[in-house]
Parts: sequence; structure tokens; C-alpha cells
Amino acid sequence: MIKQSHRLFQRPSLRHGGQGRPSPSWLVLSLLLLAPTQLSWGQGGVQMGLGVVAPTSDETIIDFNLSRSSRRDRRPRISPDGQWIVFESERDGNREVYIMASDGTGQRRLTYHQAADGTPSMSPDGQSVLFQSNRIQEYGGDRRHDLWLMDLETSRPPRQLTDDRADDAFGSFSPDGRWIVFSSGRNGNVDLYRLKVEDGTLEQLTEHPAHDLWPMYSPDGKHIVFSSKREEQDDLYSIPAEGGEARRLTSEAGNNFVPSFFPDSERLIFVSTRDGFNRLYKMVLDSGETIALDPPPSGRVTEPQISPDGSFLVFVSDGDDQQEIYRRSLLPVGRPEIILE
Ligand SMILES: [Ca+2]
Ligand SMILES: [Ca+2]
Ligand SMILES: [Ca+2]
Repeated sequence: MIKQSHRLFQRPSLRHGGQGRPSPSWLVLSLLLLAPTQLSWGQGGVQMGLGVVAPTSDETIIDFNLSRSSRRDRRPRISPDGQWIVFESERDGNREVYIMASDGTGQRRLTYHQAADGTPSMSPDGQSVLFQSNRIQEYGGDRRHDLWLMDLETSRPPRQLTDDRADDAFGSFSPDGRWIVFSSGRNGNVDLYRLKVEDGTLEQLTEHPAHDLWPMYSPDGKHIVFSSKREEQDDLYSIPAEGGEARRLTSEAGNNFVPSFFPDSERLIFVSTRDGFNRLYKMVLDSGETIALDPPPSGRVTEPQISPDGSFLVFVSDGDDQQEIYRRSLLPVGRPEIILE
């Protein structure tokens, strides 16, 4: 459903700041969810050099540690051409946005600000990086997150895309680059909104008392999946890209979050605690068939991202102490495609 449509860049309306405002900590709470329990990886998981080698029956899966800074490297997002990974890190003292080649080389810092800059994603044309930052200290003294867009080709300062006293977070581009979907608490609880890049038009996509988090477009642009605690747990839901009725995708006991689509738009990978610890699962959307990623990565795993061509997976794990970004090939010898069966 489309609940409202108006231009951004107007001053925030005070009526959004009264009763019904979400707790200031929804953003923090949603992030704590990402590391709920410890995983003891008993068999294999032998640390070797840059990677973690976990032997399996038919092949060797190597999870390469790409970021290697041990300073909370998180939120990896792969560029549309698969060549780059943008991410956030605290390696320089406070949260900043970085970019590296998808093999981990050429790590480069993109933001220089004392505020918390993070959760980046690249535009489909590969020319700009969307990120969230609480660098504007106003809204009655609060530091709340807004969305910002940085041009990679020039040294121009980032452009502020949202301006509201609530947190705006988890921004992500539509595949055609025309829209940015994000989570915002601006109407009293955290719902999904989409912002038209061209002219700043804003549309509300969900309206539900639960917090709607981690929105992600399907590669065909038709759907948005997200995480929301609408029942007794965090589940994944899907809505049409222009808004509409939410379809619940997960129902097994345990929290489910951070979905990422395979290139066919028919399968997801996501994090679930259904086995008592953070584990990655692949799901066929039509049938609901779900299997765990095997072998499970070492450490507490979260934030999986499938490369646009489906050839590799990146994720975050604390398997080498602090959170770092790992890469696993999804193309074992003799198996040119990911088969879910
Ligand atoms: Ca910063
Ligand atoms: Ca805001
Ligand atoms: Ca909501």
C-alpha cells in the first residue's frame, strides 16, 4: 500500500516526534540481534593463513578472510559487476565506509567523519555509494541517521538524501537504480519507505506496528524482502516492490534476518537462529524449501550477500576474533550452478 507521497528535503514535521515514536534504540537493538548466541564449530574449522578451511566429504570449502583488520568489518555489499565490496569498519577509530576489490585487495577508505558512517551499498551503475550516517546533530540535539549518497568519480562531499529526526537506515537500491528502499521510524514505528532518486519523492511501503528491517530488492525488481517481528519472532516477509500485502516467508521457531537474493530472484540466503545459533540458510521462495549452508562457516556468522552472478558469497563472522568479512566460492568443481536439493 502506498500511504503517503511527498517530497523530501522539507523540514521534519513535529507531529512525527510525539507519542508513538520508536525507542531511540531500535537501530541498536536490531543490530544486536545479529549476534545472539555463540557457535562452537567443533569439527574442522582449521584456521590456515588468510582463510578458514573446513573439510567436507567431497571437496574443500575455503572461507577467505577478505578484510583482515580485526576492527569490526561488517555490512559487506557487492557491487553490481561483482568486482567490488563496500563495507563499514571501525579500523580508523570510528565507523567509516570502505571499499575493496572482491578479492580483498585495494582496501580504501571512503568517508572521513567523526560520526557513525556505515551500511553502504553501491548504485547499480557502480558510480555512487549509498550509506547511512548520523553526522547531522540536530533534531533537538539527537544524532539520528539519515541516508547519504557519495559519488565515487568525484571528490564532491556526500549528498544528504533523507532529513528526518527519526533514524533512516538499511538503504538499498532497486536494480534499475531509480529507487532506494530503507527502514525509517518517522511515522511512529519502523516501516519501509522508498525514495525516488530522481526527484526525492517518498512513498511508504509498509505500515505495521513491528519494526521492518533489512529491506532488499529482488534482482528482477519485483519484490522487496525484509525482516520483521510481526509474530513471536523475527521472520522474513516479501512485498511487491511498489508496496502491498506482506507475505510471510519463514515460520520455523527462531529469528530470521538479513536476506539476500540469488540472481534468479527465486531463492534467498539469510541468517536464522532456528538451530540455536546463527546459521546461513538457502530457501526456495515458491516452495519454502530451506536447507542450511554446509559446512557452516566458523564463528558467529551474519550478513550474507550473494554476488550478482551467484558465483560467490560474502558474509561476516567473528571466527578469527572480531567481526571480519569472508568470501566463499559457490562454484565447486564440477558444479557450475547452485543447486538446491
Ligand atoms: Ca565516521
Ligand atoms: Ca533521519
Ligand atoms: Ca513497521
